[in-house]
Amino acid sequence: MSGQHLDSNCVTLTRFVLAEQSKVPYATGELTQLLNAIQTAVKVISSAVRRAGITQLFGMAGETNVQGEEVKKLDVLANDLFINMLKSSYTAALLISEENETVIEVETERRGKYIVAFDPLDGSSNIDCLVSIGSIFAIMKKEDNSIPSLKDALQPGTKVVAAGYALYGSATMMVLSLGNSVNGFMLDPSIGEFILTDKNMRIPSKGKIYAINEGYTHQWDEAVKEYVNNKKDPAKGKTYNARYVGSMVADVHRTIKYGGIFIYPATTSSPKGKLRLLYECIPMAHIVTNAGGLASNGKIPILDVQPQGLHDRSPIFLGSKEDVEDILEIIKKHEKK
Ligand code: P6P
Repeated sequence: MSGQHLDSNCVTLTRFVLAEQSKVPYATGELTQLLNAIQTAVKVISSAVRRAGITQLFGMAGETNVQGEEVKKLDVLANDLFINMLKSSYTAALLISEENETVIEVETERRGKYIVAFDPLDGSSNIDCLVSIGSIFAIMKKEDNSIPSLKDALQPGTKVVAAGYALYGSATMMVLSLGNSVNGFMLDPSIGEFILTDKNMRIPSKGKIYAINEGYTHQWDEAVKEYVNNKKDPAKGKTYNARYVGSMVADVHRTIKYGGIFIYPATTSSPKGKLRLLYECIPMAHIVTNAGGLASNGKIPILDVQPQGLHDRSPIFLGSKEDVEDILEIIKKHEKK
């Protein structure tokens, strides 16, 4: 939306979700209310991330800034925002946060039917050098009317009804999938609304970019080493570009937009991988799969993995269908040896 031309019919995120909700028989509007709560949290986080340097929001919790105010680390602020906005939306029964060891129960009088797993500020180690960071969330339904408990949280990704991420980059964008298409909404700070800019996002079937932290090459298994070497060997075909931000949201968003593959494999120091299943791998797998890509743990689709614990980790091979299939073939070949 250019400054001169104000669109009198712009599709905001709220309007988009309302239109989607009208297609769902007996929809109660609770999901729309829930997504509005997440939108509000993201808008405040976006503002805080962009102001951080000036108001000294960086730094450790417990310090005070030049105004003598208590400094709340950005990821603590982000976590409080997600929890407070979700609880006050009257749509959630249980929350799972990267920042909280145990599940967060919503009190009875404010309880709704959804379970929300989220990483409120992923990549926060990149904040001080102004590299893009993000928030990630997955929404599931509570299956029954029992008291919310851990079992409600430990649902496989096939049960996800909606998932999304916010990218705090050169602009702030929310990418959302309600179980079918994937759509991108850019925050227009002049009106404080997320505007539909990337309708029905589709990941290219094959890319030219691979993203993996090559500092761990010595810790990878042979299959991952062979695949990455192939991407750099002109004798094996056109070589790929290496791109790695070190913020999952930034690396996954680029992979959806341009194609290619994002890999965080098992390493000798992290034998189950580093990334968390419930609030990093599953939401990103839901989104990429609905955009026409693949997301695997190296053996089965991420969405089929049954979580055993709140903070389970998983290896992840995610991106363009043909690129993910290529590495899965190499993994299978090595398993037969
Ligand atoms: P490494 C950020 O700390 C994060 O959780 C993800 O956002 C990112 O993909 C990954 O870890 C980076 O990990 O080991 O490459 O620094």
